[in-house]
Order: sequence, then structure tokens, then C-alpha cells
Amino acid sequence: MLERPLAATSLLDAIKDLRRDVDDTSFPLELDDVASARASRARLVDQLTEHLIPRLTELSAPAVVVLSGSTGAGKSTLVNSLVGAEVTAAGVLRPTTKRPVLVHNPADAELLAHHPVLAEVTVASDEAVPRGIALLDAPDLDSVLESNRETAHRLMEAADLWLFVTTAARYGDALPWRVLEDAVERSTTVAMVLNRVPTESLPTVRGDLLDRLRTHGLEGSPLFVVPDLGREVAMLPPAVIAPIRRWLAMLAGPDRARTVIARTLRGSLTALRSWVDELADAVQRQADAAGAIGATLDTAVAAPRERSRAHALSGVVADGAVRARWAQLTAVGGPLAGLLSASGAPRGSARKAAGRRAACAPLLDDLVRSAAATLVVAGERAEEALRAALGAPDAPAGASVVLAGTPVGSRGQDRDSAAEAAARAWVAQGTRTVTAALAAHPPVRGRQARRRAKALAVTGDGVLAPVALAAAGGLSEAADLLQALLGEAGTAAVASLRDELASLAAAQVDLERATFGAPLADPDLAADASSRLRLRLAVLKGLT
Ligand SMILES: Nc1nc2c(ncn2[C@@H]2O[C@H](COP(=O)(O)OP(=O)(O)OP(=O)(O)O)[C@@H](O)[C@H]2O)c(=O)[nH]1
Ligand SMILES: [Mg+2]
Repeated sequence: MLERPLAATSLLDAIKDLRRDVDDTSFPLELDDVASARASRARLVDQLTEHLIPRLTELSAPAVVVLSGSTGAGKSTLVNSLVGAEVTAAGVLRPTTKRPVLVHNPADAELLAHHPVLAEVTVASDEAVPRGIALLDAPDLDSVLESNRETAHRLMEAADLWLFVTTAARYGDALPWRVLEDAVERSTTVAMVLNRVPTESLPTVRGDLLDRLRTHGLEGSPLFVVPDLGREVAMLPPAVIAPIRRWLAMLAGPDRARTVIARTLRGSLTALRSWVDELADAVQRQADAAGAIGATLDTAVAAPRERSRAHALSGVVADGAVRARWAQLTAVGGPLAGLLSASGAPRGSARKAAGRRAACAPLLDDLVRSAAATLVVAGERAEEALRAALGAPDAPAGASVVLAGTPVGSRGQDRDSAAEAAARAWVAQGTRTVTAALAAHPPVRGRQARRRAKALAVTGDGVLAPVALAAAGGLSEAADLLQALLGEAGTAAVASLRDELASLAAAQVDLERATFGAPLADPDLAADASSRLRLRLAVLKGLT
């Protein structure tokens, strides 16, 4: 029986895809079962690479059909006729074929690439050959040339099926029958072509040959009779060889291939499923653990986030340098002194506005430094909380890997620069915020409008923003001044800048959370990480 299934590349492709995905699977978290999961993965890759893929490649390779028989029987002519092109030399010189020729469908080239028979044949490819079989034109079996005989025998051993070609004149020879007996013993599939049969002797010869086939245990083997054409021909007419073509096409059928593969590999494929299932479960446990660690990180930063917001709004930004600078600026004779009359009305001359703005520049620098320092504290608190949660005795499994991802002291520089960038952005927002507040809160009455116009004239562009920022940082004198100058718009501007400062503190905490959580972004830890393997399993199930 033919044990070689044909054209089963889709199963082979599916197994190769599976191997790639299994190979790519990693187990980033050190869970209890991780050593055994890694070992199963290695075992599965080995099983696929060492056993299943080579076996499937072998099973998917085209069946090699060797044409064998005595010299001049018409083997080469038959091959050429089946292909419809001269792929092997046929002729009257005996023996003709010395170098064997193998012809296959171009699509089967890769599957044949490692076939042992390839070493000693000339290879040709032609679309006319059905996918799943390859025709091998061998030298004569009972050659006067020893090398021909040896080659012929070797090729027959390597082939999957024999198409034995003989003629009406030669079928009685002893050697071919001895060889055919070998085939029966090894249960190689054999078909026979009785060539060049004169029409008149057809019934006799055919009957005689069928008898012989029976005596040699070959009953049931296909027998194709080709009538004598009465002359030398390069190609046999298509009608004459049609039954042989049909037989070959049947051998190449893909359904048959699937059955034989399924039968041969059923055991391995069933085992494979449970292995892949187990592996997918292990991947899922990693994903679940990652989810739990992520939740722990979220919980750990919830309180620090609120504390950091509150801390930023506690006046800490105004303490120290900012307060000292403010005192300097507003001291008697200072650039911001005397902006209000005793009754609280805006006062002073517009002429001095540029000088006031220049005097406020150092205040902005103080605000940047102070806000940055406050944001750094927010980050430090978050880190502390995250470390404590990940290192706690009740921390979720696998947390140590995440903890190790951010070593102690590794955050300093990044955190400092993030805080400074955020503080600069906050200070840079001062002017925009004041402008927006002025637009949102237009003065309602004539007196109010006049008062505001006067305030804007004496402060110019550059003074209101530093005052508003100092107020947002917690300096109540600055808040009072702004309120006196701008009324409701001043209060609104300060409120908005305070909000922004609190958000930046919270963002600094979130940045720490994100940094600690970075190892969890591994695709192998994604919530649906195991579905890739399960999908491969589903494809396999569909194919077997
Ligand atoms: N008279 C006659 N000649 C035929 C017929 N069919 C094929 N031939 C010729 O028989 C010869 C067969 O030669 P090949 O096809 O080379 O035979 P082969 O079996 O490959 O021979 P080796 O390669 O030597 O083993 C060719 O010259 C064909 O033209 C036929 O029906 N009648
Ligand atoms: Mg030949």
C-alpha cells in the first residue's frame, strides 16, 4: 500500500506556525510553575522540530513513481508523453537512459529538496505533473551496463511506487518477475504498462499477463495496455495514456493525503494538543499574575496621588525662596511696592511697567525651582509606596520581577528632569491663564472697568503672571494683590493655576506607576496572550 500521503502542506504550515509561536512564547514572571512551563515549551519545540516537522515534511513530499523495466520498453517515451514535453531522452540506441531523470510539479520543489533520491538524478519540473507525485525515469533494469542495473535497483528501492513498463515481446523475461516478487514482499505498490502490443495479439497477451500477475501475487495491480503504433514515435497519443494519467492523478489526491497523515500522526497530533493547551494555560497564568500586579500598582499609588495633590496646594511651593523674593519685591521702594493705594485701588505709573516686569524674572525662576522640588517629592513618595507594595509579603506572585525592573536609585535623574519640565510648563502657563481669566470675567460696571484698565496699565504684561503663580504656589499676599488688581478674574486665574499644579503632582505619581509597570507591557503578559496559541490549536483541529 501507498503509505505516503500527498500535498499536505497546509498541515505542515500550521505546525510550522505553531512552532514559531511556541518558540516565541516567554514567561517573564517568576511564578511557581514557571520552570516547568519553560521546560514544557522547550520540550514542545523539540518535539515539533525533531519529530513532527521532519515527519510531516517527509509525508508531504510527493510520491516518487519510478518507471522501470527493460531497455527499449518505452519508459522514457512514456514519461515524455505523460508530461507532454521532452524531459528525458528517448531513442533507438540501446540502452538510452543512463542518467535518471526526475520530473515534478514546480510547487513541490521545496518538499522534494531533501529527498535522498535527488542525489543521483537530473531534476526537471513541469506544470503537467500533478502536485503530489514525481515521475522518475530509470535506466534499464536488466542492462548490459552494470552501472545501469545498479542505479535502476537503487532507484526502485527509494521510490514509493513502481510503474513497471514491459512490451509484448519481453514480458516473459525472468528478471523482471524476480524483481516484481521483491515488490510484493515489501508490499510496494506496483502498476504495470504493457507496451507495444500488436492489436491482433492483444487479448492473448493481456490474458497471459494477468495470469502471470496472479501467480506472482500481483492480482489487483493496475494493468495498462498500450497498443503498438507500428512505428517509432516521440510521444504516445494522449488517448492511449489517459488511463495512466488518471491513475497518477488519483494517487496525488489531497483527501487521501489527509487521511494517511491523520492515520500516521494521529497519536502525535493528539498529544500535541494537550501540550499546547497546557502551555496556553501557563501563559494565561502569567497574564493573570500580570493583571494582579497591575492592580497592586494602581492601589499603591492611589493615596500618594491624593497626598501629592494636597501637598502641592499646601503652600509648600511658596515657602522659602519664593516668599523671600516676594518680600524683597514688595518691600518699601521695591518694584512691586505701592501698586495699591491705601484704599486698595490700583496706583502707580504705566511708565515703570517694563522695569517691574524685569524685576519679576527672578521670581519666575524661584517658582520653577520650587515647583520642581515639590513634584520630585511627589515622585519619591510614589516610588516608596510602589516599592513597599511590590515587596510586601502579600504582594502578588511575580511582583519581584517587576520590582527588579526598577532598581533602587535608578529613578533620580529621569524624575528630576520630568519634574523640571513639568514645573517650567506650569510657569509658562501663567500669562495664558491670566489672559483667559480676564476674558472669562469681563468687568460689569463702568467703575470696575476703569479700575481694571488702570490695573493693567500699571502692571503691564509681565507682572500679573508671576503674581498669579506666586499666589497659586500659596502666597496669600500675592493672591490678595491679584484680587485687588483684577477682581474675580484674579481669583479665577489663581484657582486655575492651583488646579494645574495639583494635576502635575498627580501626573508625577502616575509617571512612577508607569515606570514600575513597564515590564508588564510585554505582549506575553497581555490579557489575551494565550489566545495566540489557542488559535493555532483551533487551526490544527480543523486540519486533522
Ligand atoms: N515500433 C514502435 N516503436 C515504438 C512504439 N512505442 C514506442 N516506440 C519506440 O520505442 C522506443 C522506446 O525507447 P525509450 O522510450 O527510450 O525506451 P526506454 O525504456 O526508455 O529505454 P532505455 O532508456 O534504454 O531503458 C522509442 O524509439 C520509441 O519511438 C510503438 O508502439 N511501436
Ligand atoms: Mg529510457
